[in-house]
Amino acid sequence: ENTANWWKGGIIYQIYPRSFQDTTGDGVGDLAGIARRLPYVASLGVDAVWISPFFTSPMKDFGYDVSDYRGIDPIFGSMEDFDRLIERAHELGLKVMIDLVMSHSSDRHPWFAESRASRDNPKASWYVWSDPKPDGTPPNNWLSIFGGSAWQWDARREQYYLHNFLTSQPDLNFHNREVQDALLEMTEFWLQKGVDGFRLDTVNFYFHDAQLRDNPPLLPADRKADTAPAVNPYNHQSHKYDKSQPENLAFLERFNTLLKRYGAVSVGEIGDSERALELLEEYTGAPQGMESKRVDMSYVFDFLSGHDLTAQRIADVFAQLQKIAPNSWPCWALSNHDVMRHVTRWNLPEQAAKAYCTVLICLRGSVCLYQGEELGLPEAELQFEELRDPYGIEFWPEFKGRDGCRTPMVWDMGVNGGFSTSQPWLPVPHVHLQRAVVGQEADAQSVLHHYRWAIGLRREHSALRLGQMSDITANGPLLSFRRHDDAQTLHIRANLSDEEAGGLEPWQVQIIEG
Ligand code: ISL
Repeated sequence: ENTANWWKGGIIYQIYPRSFQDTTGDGVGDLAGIARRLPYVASLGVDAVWISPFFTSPMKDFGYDVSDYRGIDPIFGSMEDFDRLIERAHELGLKVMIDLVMSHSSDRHPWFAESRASRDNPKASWYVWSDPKPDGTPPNNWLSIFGGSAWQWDARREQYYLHNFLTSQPDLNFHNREVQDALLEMTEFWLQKGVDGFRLDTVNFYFHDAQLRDNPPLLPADRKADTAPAVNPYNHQSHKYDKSQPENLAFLERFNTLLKRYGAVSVGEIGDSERALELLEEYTGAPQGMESKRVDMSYVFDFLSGHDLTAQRIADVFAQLQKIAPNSWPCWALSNHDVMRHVTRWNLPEQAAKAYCTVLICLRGSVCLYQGEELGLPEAELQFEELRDPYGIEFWPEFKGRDGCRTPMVWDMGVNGGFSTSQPWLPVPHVHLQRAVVGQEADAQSVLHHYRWAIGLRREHSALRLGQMSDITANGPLLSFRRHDDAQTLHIRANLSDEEAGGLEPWQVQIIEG
């Protein structure tokens, strides 16, 4: 097997470090805990782990606000812990991908402290600063995803700065070459440590329109399904100018050139419901037999929202992909640390959770699994007082935020599910204990065993990893398609309903070779 190509058709297991395994008894997971649980991850048969941010951070957005890109936050451990983790992962045959949050830093990053100190310091234009309009209001109508204007007034500089997320996440100015260089140097630091790849947080937010033009309104007819909740005004505006700018492509080529010197790969999180497919092709498009010059895989949002996932929807997504992004390489996910767990989102019985797993594993592209989905965990129900996520606190109760998918992993039936010896930062729901790893290991019919089987199936069939995909059709609840390469052809038929259909049992997925 070509190991340089491990990512292509590979399966990546996402770890949210705060909630995986605590070894220090402070109620927060840590790197030593991840290392301790790596044999479990390897036993699933996945190719890689993607670890959400563990860098030094004031944790306003739980690590997606970095104040030192080269440091490990003490709550997660030390650099020695990270070195051990990488070594252990490699011993187990797992690749390690880390989460680079380059679009913005924390407002506590020394770069921002310097930038905000005056209008003429060496880092004055490392962030996106602008004068107010004559009436004192922000320079344009851009909105923050987490609520309110994307501009925050700074009393010292008497200017606004841009933030697409929290006010404590100021946007780095990629139009400034020095910023690009500093981020590339930082990336090389991690490459030298031996990381195998990067998940690029909000990769399409790196550049904003240099003229700061107003975003046009978004007509209701043009609104697409989005993981951002309907209550969020961000959804009612087009994002023509605040993200997804063409200048990004040249930067990504610089970035990719560096990665390829180390044989490393990237998966870019492209959040743009208006131009998703076009961006997919621009970022990851590579003609047959060639590698992308920019990003290897693009993390696709299509299966992360909505009240259900029908056969028709899956067929439509692939038809669109074939039409608009035929040379791209998608990376699919059903759940992650930002959205409601799919078992709850689509109200799935156990059989259905297994069926969607099989379908996911049979799709063309790479796959990200989110910790706990292999246990069939439902979304945790939390009280307002238990919330930690500022996004949820802002939009409660219409949108309950992202804490419900971030509760701790459940390993056994003991106190706190074996996650921690003391009170975890988010509660372990009682119903999750019944789905703990130990119980499912002992039950051959469990969701966990099903995931292991499906992952193994993909490993054993080159057509599932790298083959073409064709003849995808939906007929009521029935989805059918073929995967084929020189070695084999697989016919896949899935009944995505709780009634018998087309000769298939409820939620049955049939895979026939030949
Ligand atoms: O752009 C979006 C919708 O159109 C969002 O879904 C966006 O892509 C998403 O919120 C980005 O999430 C990532 O960056 C955030 C962080 O809070 C999330 O946890 C992370 O996954 C800011 O760094």
